[in-house]
Amino acid sequence: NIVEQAKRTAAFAAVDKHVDSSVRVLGIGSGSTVVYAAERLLELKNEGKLHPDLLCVPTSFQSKQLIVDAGLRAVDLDDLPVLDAASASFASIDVTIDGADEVDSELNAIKGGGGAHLREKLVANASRKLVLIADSRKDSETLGTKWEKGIPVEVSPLAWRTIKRQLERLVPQSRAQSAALASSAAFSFANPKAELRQAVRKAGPVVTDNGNFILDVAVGSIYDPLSVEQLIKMIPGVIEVGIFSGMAKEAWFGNEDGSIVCRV
Ligand code: DER
Repeated sequence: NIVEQAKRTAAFAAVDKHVDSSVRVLGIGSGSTVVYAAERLLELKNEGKLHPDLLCVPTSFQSKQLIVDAGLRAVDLDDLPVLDAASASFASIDVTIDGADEVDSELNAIKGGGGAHLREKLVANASRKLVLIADSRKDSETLGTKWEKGIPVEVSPLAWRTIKRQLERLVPQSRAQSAALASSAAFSFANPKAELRQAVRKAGPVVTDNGNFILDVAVGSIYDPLSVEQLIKMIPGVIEVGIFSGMAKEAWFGNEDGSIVCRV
């Protein structure tokens, strides 16, 4: 269908731009769009265009399946050889290609629609470059205006009810507000709603690859993604927040007419 084709167009363009035989370590995201990135990697591998010792870092069980099914070598993040211990950067991955649920005008992103955002953020953080791929539905001015399922928050199952109550009492103060520079709130809903993500073909809640639960918290428009990410991350028992503030270097969007938009 045309949305899948748009995802595929963006994925192929991003892989062709960023992956060649000089790339030694490649991070592979999770979700339905990166499936097409794996398809393109298999083509490039068969054309002999990839580094013979290319290492791919998975971000979920699904991501690892994509890597192995494409005949590539999966290596966990901390099992990577440190290429240059003296380097000023702690990054061990050349480039990571991953999907997103929504991307705003500054390339901040909501991720975690597929429940993979903890390992995705670990891999993104260890990458020199994070490249997002999506269809144009994800291209947005302000986070929270197109993706209305809420911010995915991975939480400890030990205290999910307490964390849910605390999330629903989140006060929208913003960094700017705390600096008394502006009265703008960090997000628009006065009373956020947090929902425990229920599994579809398994009784009970979704359990992430890491054994945790997910609360999806709807806060409305997110005017200050970094403030919201920090506010939520500070709650005891929150393991990772599905807001990637200032992490992506590029975002590739496939349009339904086959055209591509690359934002940097
Ligand atoms: O779960 C995730 O973080 C995925 O990367 C998600 O953000 C994008 O999944 P999609 O490509 O299936 O929309």
